[in-house]
Amino acid sequence: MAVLDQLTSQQAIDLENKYGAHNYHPLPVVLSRGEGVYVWDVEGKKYFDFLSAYSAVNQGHCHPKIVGAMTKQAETLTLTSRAFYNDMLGMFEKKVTNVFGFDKFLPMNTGAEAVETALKVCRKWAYEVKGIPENAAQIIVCENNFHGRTTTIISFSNDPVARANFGPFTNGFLKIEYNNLQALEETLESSKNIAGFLVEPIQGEAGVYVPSENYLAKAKKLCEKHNVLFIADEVQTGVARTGKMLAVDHENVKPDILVLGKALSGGAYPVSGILANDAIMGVIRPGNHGSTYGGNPIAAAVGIAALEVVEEENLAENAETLGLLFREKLNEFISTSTIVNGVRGKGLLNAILVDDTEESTTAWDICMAMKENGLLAKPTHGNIIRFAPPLVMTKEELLECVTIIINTLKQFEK
Ligand code: IF1
Repeated sequence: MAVLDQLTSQQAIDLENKYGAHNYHPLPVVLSRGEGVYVWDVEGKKYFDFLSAYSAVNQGHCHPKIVGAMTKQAETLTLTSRAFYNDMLGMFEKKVTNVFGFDKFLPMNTGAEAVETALKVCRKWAYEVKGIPENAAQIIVCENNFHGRTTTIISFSNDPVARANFGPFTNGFLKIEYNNLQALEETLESSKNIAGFLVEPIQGEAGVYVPSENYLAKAKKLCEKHNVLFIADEVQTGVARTGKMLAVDHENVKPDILVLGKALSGGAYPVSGILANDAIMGVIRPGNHGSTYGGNPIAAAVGIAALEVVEEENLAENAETLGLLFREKLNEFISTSTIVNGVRGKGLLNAILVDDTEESTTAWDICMAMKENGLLAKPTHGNIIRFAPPLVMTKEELLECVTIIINTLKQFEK
């Protein structure tokens, strides 16, 4: 498209402000192209993408294998609904169950839908298998969780901005402190009606909180002891992001229900779902659950290609190696920095803690300065900046990005 035909950044922003709901506060950059670890704005400025659409673009922007699979399927058969079979879904279900080691997959579209699906399956299992009295099932969740934005999910959020004036809320959830095994054990012992424990292996939105060593393994053991389902929300941490196929793999934990989304499609198309074994997934019978687009042929073709890219390009190993290098370099800087207090994360899901209050604009100002220096990242809550580049990044590109990040941070030294 000739530049003259192209909107300017300001024109694009003005259109969104005038015609779009204001449910986001984006960084003032208007992207028009993506390739691998790079994105370009409408004026042609090139950036390293250090957000990866919140870890959906693990395979890199517009990966040719994924785009090729999507294009080919889009020219063949896009959507049948589940009223009929299609020739792609079974192959995707076989691929995803084999990759993650479960009997069955229930396909949906967004991460929130997959979380809702996990909650419904957990409750149905509780009534029909565990024998909890109907409508009495309780599910344990963690403080500062983020699992999506549907009404049931925000019912157990403690983020006032995500909850205010969206009531009445869904009952049946017990909240405990994250990374606190005693709180989990006490809650498990407090009621016979507990169906499940829903947890993020790393709390992404809360600020990339990595729990203590063996927290997940011990939590799973406690759930087994009380016949409670361990539900891992790996929508953000899954698909190689943390240096293993799943974040729970770092502790060899096998969830009873696994929730996936985002990079299950490499950022090309909404693909999500849950995995479980027959003893749990068997509670779902025709008519219990579904979605118009869930398991559509394009989603299946894209999902297969996205998982093959992760395997063929060894993205988990790359994330592990580059993540260690990233934290090593940032820690060297932090040892003498007055603006950064720490760095934390696993694989290529990391965050730095800015030495300012949650209410300050320092993290935002740093992100604006990094944007000027050719790297896009965004603060999570307050004074924490998340760094999550595509997992296809090379060592050379990572070191170039570390230089950009550190040189920008130096501008803010006190
Ligand atoms: C937004 C956050 C990240 C997720 C986990 C389920 C979902 C998400 C662990 C729901 C989605 C997205 C949502 C997006 C921004 C982003 C986000 F800041 F909101 F919290 F990544 F940290 N489980 N996270 O992280 O998946 O329905 O969005 O497909 O809503 O602003 P979804």
